[in-house]
Amino acid sequence: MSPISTRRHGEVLIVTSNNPPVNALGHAVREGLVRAMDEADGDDAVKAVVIICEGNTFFAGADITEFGKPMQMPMLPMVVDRIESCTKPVVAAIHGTAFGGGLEVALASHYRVAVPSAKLGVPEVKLGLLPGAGGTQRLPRIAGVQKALEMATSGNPIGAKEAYEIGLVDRLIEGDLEQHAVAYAAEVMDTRPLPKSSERDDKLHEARDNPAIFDEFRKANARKFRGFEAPESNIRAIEAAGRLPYSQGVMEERRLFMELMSGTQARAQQYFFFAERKASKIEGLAEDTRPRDIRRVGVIGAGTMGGGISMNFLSAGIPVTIVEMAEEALDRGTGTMRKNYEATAAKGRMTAAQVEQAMGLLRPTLDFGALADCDLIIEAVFENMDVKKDVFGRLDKIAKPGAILASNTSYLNIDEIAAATSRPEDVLGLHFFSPANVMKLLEVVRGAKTAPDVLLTAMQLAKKIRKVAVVAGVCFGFIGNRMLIPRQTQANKLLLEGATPEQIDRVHVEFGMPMGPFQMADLAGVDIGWHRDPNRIENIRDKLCAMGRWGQKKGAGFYDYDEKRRPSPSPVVAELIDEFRARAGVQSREVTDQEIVERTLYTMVNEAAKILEEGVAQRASDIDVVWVYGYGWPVYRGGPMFWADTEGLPEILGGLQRQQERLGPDFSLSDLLVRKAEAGEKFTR
Ligand code: T1G
Repeated sequence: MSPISTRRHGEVLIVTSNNPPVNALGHAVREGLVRAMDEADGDDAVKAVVIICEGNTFFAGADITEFGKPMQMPMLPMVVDRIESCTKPVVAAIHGTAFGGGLEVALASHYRVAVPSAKLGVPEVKLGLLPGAGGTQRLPRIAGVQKALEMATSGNPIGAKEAYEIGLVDRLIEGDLEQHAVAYAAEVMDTRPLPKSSERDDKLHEARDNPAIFDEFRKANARKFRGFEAPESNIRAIEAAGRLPYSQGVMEERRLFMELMSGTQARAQQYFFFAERKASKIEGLAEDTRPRDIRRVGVIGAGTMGGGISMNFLSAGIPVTIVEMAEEALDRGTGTMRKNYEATAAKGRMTAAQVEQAMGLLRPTLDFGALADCDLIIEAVFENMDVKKDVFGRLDKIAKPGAILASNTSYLNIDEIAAATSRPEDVLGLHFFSPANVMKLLEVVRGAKTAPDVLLTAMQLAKKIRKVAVVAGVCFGFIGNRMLIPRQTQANKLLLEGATPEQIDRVHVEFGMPMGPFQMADLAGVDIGWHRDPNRIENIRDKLCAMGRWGQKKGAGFYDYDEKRRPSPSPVVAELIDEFRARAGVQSREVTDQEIVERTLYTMVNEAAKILEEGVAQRASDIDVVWVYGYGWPVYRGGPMFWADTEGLPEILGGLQRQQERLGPDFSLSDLLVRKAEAGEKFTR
């Protein structure tokens, strides 16, 4: 049964797609669309065509599950050209998300109508691709060159109202989409010539009058595009639209598309698309598990984390009771939350009314007992086990039965915290990443006794507050921070052996990370996790902390900072390293960039393999999701596990064996890594 059906409504042929969940343009859909165009052309009684989709959305793009497999005819470029060549006017009726190939189908249609809530976009760049069915040639012709550049290189959609204003949509439909689309088709059925986007060039003058538009765009976005291949290819394809006739421009688009499709970056980003969605699934969860109802959230602590955490729920319309011990801290915390919202509003990303709405859901209090009516309570207090146990002991006495009790701890043992209560099955970790109202990653840490419905509730709530949640088991640092440990250990050792903070950070930044280990330490605070005893100096970090060099917030850390927080290598730190080196009796030597990669990145992969082996992560791809969303691992490398597979596990193992001596006595190889490397297996496919 084809997902494409046709039926007549008067002189209009209605072509309907029913291909859940997102009407992806898989082979059967493509075949059905071509057949429907032939039917329209072959029937004189048909004067116009409407293409519409059932379910949540208009075509949301090519079927990504078909990528990497032999493509079956008709390919999408042929389908869209067949739609444009139809001798009757074709009206695309858009709701939901007309994305990628879906927007290309709409662009090849002669007209486009949409409901106001619809979104139109070309997210191919997020898959390491470009719109490969004429989109890079038709979109600039309809929406203009600058808008096409913005949409194609960001992958971000625009709303139907904006699309209407720029001429990408011909009419906004209030009410029944099909009924109004048919009426619109009846209006235009006799209009000739048929408006074909491939033949329009009035909007290409933006490029013809100002060829510099492309280089200006490249320069303005260089930082954002750093390391990625697809944005540049999208720019080149749109550039071709500005200087070539459609038939040649679309050939250039095809060439650039195939070049990207055959590259590692596209494979990595397509892998990551599914990895991100797989992360939300809990292995082995009984089908009949139901989530608990979360109507009010309690947050203990109104510091940076407590405030950021609260904002996630307030922005999702969930009331929050926030508790502090002192009035001044409470006021400061709520003031910071308001300031953050107002900053967002100032950027036009929120209205003033929405700020008031969010803040109106906040109930600040000094009364710990006020948490009694909360369905979920999250503590974000000082990172100390005794403090947390005390808080959970008190919570146990006042929280209502069935309330979920969560700790925002970044490292500590959830089982130990749960044991401080009489209800360990209701306890879990919700590890937000700072700034908690911005970072998308949420590690959901399940204790040995955490009930399945508690875990499911947390995973579903994460989606509601627009987080990407990953299930983690209990261990020191869970998934992400645990992998930071070997990286930092080796980075510190490399300093003593002759590398500099700048060299180590440069290697990481050139790899594609937003910053290296020492830049990150200075940003987060060198004093995080410091024992705070200025007389106890066991390593360079202790010495820096004792000197008050706590990082950017103090104007100095591993780097010196000017008043604009611009970093520069620090002679003080260089001297400090020399002192420690002399004291350790270590001879300084030349350290290669490759050694830094092997000792800091390969060791992370090794730790990840242990995390996988111990069942702390459900699957290898979850570890990739943690590192892309939590630490900025370049998505065009897929994540540490995908990248290790790309490097080859034998190479990773070989590198670690080469470094075994220097890695030190505390380092041990993961059995899983050894087994997989020797068996020629991979982590992620
Ligand atoms: N192909 C195959 N499966 C897809 C899919 C797609 N394009 N999009 C979504 N799915 C699956 C997804 O894996 C999940 O499966 C289910 O649908 C619900 O998705 C030639 C080459 C449309 C905004 O990049 O942005 O066109 O986990 O959880 O939150 O130029 O899905 O249930 O088994 O995300 O409501 C371009 C990608 C393709 C759009 C809906 N298009 N999709 O979000 O649901 S390349 C895209 C999305 C292309 C042409 C080029 C979102 C969504 P499961 P979901 P959602």
